[in-house]
Amino acid sequence: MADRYILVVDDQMNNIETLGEVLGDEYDVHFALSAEQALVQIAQHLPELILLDIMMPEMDGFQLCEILKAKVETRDIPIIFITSLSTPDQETRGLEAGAVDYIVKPFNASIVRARVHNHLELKRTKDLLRVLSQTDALTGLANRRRLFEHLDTVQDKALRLDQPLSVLLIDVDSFKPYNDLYGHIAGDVCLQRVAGTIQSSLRSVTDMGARYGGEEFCCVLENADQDLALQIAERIRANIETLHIPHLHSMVLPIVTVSIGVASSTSSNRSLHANLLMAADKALYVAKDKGRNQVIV
Ligand code: GH3
Ligand code: MG
Ligand code: MG
Ligand code: MG
Repeated sequence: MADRYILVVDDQMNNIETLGEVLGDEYDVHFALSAEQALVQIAQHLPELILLDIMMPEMDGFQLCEILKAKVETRDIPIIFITSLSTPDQETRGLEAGAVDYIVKPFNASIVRARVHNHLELKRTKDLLRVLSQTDALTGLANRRRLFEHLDTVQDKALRLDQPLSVLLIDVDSFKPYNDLYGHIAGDVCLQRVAGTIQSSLRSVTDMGARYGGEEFCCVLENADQDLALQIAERIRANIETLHIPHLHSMVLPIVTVSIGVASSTSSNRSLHANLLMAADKALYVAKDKGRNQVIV
């Protein structure tokens, strides 16, 4: 997780050397001698935390902080100002620009170490909370919250880029009898295996698999028209069948199977994701009605 990469941005070499000595034992400390240079370095490798001087010849620290806070990729990097500007107004401006802390030079080495340590801990806790709040605990897939956030994002993107967008709704067949026969714990393991198979059947970058509810999953397929969505859905269905998880009380086969509803929107038919989900749900219902273990669009 943490690579302990800290970037010190300061136009004076002696400040950089001092901070390197203060933090070098615990962290991988890199430095930039200007805000411009810092931007180049940050684009190459995101630091875990930035110590930022304010007075620098070209772009100053306030400006750099504002630029970093305005970009999605960099806005979560904690920034600590470390500066000789010591008035309340200056400190207020720094904190309002989005810095997590403000240290006035000359600084005390152990206080700098303690503050850096605390802010890194906070950042890690925040990152962990974010992941947990978006992940389904049983399967490790995206949870419903993340699914709907993602749908909003990809719907906008599909409109902007004029790309097709598809969703799949997947429901495990005869799962109530599975639980009844094999028990709830075996049911959980089954859901984990189904989830893993869904995930590994998807395209890695453009598709997302999520747990929609109980034994239902939803996949969002970016830039996938109906033909491609059908192919991916069929791959998921077949791969789950191939797991050969025994299910003697299934009304389909003596193994676990899934039914899948597919819905797609194209540039001529701009469905909102709510409508896409509704259409996929209808198709899923038809798949169940026609005997399960099949893909219906
Ligand atoms: P169909 O083929 O029509 O989908 O029938 P079904 O039995 O799968 O449908 P139903 O909706 O009646 O049953 C879903 C079952 O899924 C009931 C519920 O106990 C079980 N279930 C939901 N969430 C979990 C879970 O997290 N773990 C386990 N083990 N079972 C779950
Ligand atoms: Mg300076
Ligand atoms: Mg169901
Ligand atoms: Mg079911």
